[in-house]
Amino acid sequence: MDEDIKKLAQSLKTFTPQMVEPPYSGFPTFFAAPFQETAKDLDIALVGVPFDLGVTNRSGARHGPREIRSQSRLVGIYNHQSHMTPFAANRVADVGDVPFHTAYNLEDALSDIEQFFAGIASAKAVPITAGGDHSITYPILKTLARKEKIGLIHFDSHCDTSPPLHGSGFQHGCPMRNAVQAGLVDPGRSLQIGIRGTAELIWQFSYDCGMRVVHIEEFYELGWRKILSETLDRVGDGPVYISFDIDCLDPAYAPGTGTPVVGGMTSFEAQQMLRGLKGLNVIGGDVVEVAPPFDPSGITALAGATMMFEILCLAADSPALAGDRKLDDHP
Ligand SMILES: [Mn+2]
Repeated sequence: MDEDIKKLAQSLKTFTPQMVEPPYSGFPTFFAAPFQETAKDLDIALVGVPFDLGVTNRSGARHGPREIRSQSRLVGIYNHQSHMTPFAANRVADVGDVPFHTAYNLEDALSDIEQFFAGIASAKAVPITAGGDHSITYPILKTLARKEKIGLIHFDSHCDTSPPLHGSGFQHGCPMRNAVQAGLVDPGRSLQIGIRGTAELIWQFSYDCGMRVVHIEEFYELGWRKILSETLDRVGDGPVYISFDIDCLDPAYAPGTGTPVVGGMTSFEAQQMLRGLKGLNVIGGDVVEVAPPFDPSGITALAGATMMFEILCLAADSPALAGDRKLDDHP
């Protein structure tokens, strides 16, 4: 049996012996992918952004990437629902963590993130990222918007379209507003799903710019199938980015996060939503706000790794990687 599994695994375009070793052994990379220092020759780059200087409440998401790497060994490499592995036809590697020149200045640190992802963009690899707090998404989007605006599928309990607050317009409540204002994201091809809680008062920008805001009450009233079908219709064939804030899940499924809000979706519903996005022109994605210090059980990082794997599977099937399987400059 072991030999059969090994043979099967070795037929993959990306293979490491760790993929067939016990999940607790060896050096943890995302899904046991090989480590590579740059995105050169990759189709998909898995990235860690250990950074949480942008939080408005409790910190800890800087520890996210390492814990997600650990838990990811229990999640990859095979997707039983779609019967696929993202490693079969793609060159995938863990390119490590964004190196920071400063850990003490929010805007300078966001420039470090942008610079690192610009390297991935110029290698034409699709970045799939583990954060970090949600402030990291704006610099990533800056490196992905090329000839046309990007659609956005944003899972969160917050819209993250806040005006500058507590002295910063770049903290983790602002990235989606910045991305729309900078002309990176097309609100008409964007949805924010799972929204709830008292911060509603600062999300007016989402409505004003024309994003589709799906509150959790509507999500449950209509059911995930209807919301999924609306998502597919709204996003269409154009390039799309998936940003998954782990606090879109109910804290029962993801207690380890900076700004938990009760009354969220289950991890299964989130998985079904992500799986249903198969075939979209996914040009990148992230899972953010996993804060391991608030969850000694590790289920939050496990949920994070699981969602990251689903997004990786979407990227692996994306028309963006068709042709020579490098990310084309989208038309
Ligand atoms: Mn968020």
